[in-house]
Amino acid sequence: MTENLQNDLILRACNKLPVERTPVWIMRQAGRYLPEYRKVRKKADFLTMCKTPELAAEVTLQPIEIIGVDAAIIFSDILVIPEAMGMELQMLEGQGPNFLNPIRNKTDFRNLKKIDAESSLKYVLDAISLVKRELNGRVPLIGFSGSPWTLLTYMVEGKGSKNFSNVKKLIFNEPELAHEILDFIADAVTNYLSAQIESGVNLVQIFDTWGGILSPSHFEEFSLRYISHVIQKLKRDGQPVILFAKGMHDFVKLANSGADVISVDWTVNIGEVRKITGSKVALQGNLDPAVLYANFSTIETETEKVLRSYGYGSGHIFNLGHGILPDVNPENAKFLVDYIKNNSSKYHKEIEI
Ligand code: 1CP
Repeated sequence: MTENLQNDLILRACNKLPVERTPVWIMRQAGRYLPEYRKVRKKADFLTMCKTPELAAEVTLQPIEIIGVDAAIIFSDILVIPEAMGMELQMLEGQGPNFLNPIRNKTDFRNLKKIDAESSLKYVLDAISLVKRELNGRVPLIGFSGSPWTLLTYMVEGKGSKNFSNVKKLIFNEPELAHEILDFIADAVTNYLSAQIESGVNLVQIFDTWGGILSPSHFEEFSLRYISHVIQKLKRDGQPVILFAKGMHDFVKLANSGADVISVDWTVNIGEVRKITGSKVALQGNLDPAVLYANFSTIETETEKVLRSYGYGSGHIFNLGHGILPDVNPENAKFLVDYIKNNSSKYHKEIEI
């Protein structure tokens, strides 16, 4: 990785190297809360946006220019992997994603195609190349994928779920089949993330949005094990890996996954997590996304609490504890980012503890 980045704060924080101030980006920063995103979205449906590199690149760059975050994240979705495997994906207005034929048995599974990202997800790789050119070294670019377990939940349920009954039935009644499918998905995720790195992303994030619905032993068996496989097999040249496992609070286990950074949700105290994980990993997070509904003064108070909780020294990437909500005022997101930029250097003047 011999790239000249004008702002490499996030990469330094991932490696716990000294920084002048805390870096900040926002999960789901390219999205519906931005009027500029909605304008592009009016011209094309969601999947067309993902599959048209010029449109994907345009919305990827919006939060850099409008909000001023310290990294871009490639505009896409975790569900492009199952779509590339042959699952028909419908995005119904206001209802979220929906797979018409979910995977419920061995025959459904056998019909899935093995992916090769260089061909079946080429549109994402092309968007990455385009964004890299347009960023021209201003900030790093983050690539991403869903974790094997989180992808399995959508592939089996077909859409977002409350009780996850179908995927739970699968792991309790047919654990061998579940493992076979997870193995297959983990290979796809490894291939896809390696291709993103090859195309120029500077770091990657694995979203395990639904890891937290599992019991501790099942989390280890059906989620963490496959995340670790992916991280181990990833073809990388120094590019850090961030792991976001929402609602999963065994931080020692997460810190042993092989990830460089653990992204924590807002239901824990990030300073406590730092004590538990020690020098093993850097941390990302963890402002409650709903804080961005509040006025500037409350945003300031709550943001300062998170900064103070992490405390002095490098290894903190400021973020929300989950994605930005679609009805947040972009002014509030900009206020948050400016606040971090102007007020976090005090946490980087002391000797690291
Ligand atoms: O109508 C629209 O414009 C589509 C809304 C939308 C957007 C903007 C969806 C549908 N996906 C996205 C983009 C997206 N998805 C990004 C863009 C990059 C950025 O962060 O700026 C990313 C990283 C994702 C990842 C993603 N998709 C996750 C993991 C992160 C998380 O928030 O937990 C998940 C679970 C999905 C599935 C998905 N895609 C879209 C929706 C509405 C959902 C959630 C479905 C559900 O569970 O109900």
